[in-house]
Amino acid sequence: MGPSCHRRTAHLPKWVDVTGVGGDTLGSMTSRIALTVGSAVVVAGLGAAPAHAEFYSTSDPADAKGSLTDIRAVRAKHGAANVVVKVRFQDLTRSSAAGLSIFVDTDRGAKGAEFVLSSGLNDGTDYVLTEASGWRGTDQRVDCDYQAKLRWGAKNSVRARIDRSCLGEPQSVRVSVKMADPTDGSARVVDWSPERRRWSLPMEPGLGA
Ligand SMILES: [Ca+2]
Ligand SMILES: [Ca+2]
Repeated sequence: MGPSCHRRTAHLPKWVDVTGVGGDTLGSMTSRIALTVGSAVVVAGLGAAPAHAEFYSTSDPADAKGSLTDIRAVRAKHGAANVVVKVRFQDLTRSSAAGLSIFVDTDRGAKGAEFVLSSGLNDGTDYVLTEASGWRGTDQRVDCDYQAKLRWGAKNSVRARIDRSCLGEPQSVRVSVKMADPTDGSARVVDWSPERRRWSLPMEPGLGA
C-alpha cells in the first residue's frame, strides 16, 4: 500500500528574479506582476469559457452488448495535485473478467499515450501505472502515488487518482478509456470512450483550487 512518491521540488514562479536584483526593486516588481496575474485570473473567471477546462465529462452509449461493463460515462478532472478519472459502467460485478485501461496523453506531439493505468474489474484486482508507447503499455512501471478504487452497487464505477508528479507535472492532459471483456472467451467485447484511440478534450489544472 502507498507506493513511494517522488515529489519534485516546487518550481519557482516565473517572475522570481534570481539574478540578484536589489530587495526593494525586486519586491515592488514582483508585487506588481503578481497583481497583474491576479487580475488576469479574475477576468478569466468572469469571461468567456477558457480554451482549456479543468473538467471533462461525457456519456457513452449502451453499445457494448454482451458485456456487463459497457462504459456509460467518463468524468475527469485535472486538479492542482491530481488527475482523477471516473468511469461508470452498466453493471460492475465482483467476478468480472474484464479489464480497464485509462490512457493519459501528456505530450500532444508524441503519437498516442504517454502513460496508461491498467486494472482488472474484479474484486481484489491489481492495477498498475506504466509508461506507454503509442497505445500500448510497457513494462516501465511508474513508481509514484496513484490509486484505483472500484465502487460496487449503484455506483458501478472505477475512480482512478494519479498524482500529477507521476505524469511529469504536465501542463495539460487528455484521457481515453478502453474496456476489454473476454466474456466467455468466444467473443471479446471492447468499448472505448470517447471513441477508439480518440482523446478527451484537454484539461489544465485548476487555478488556485
Ligand atoms: Ca459504451
Ligand atoms: Ca501523446
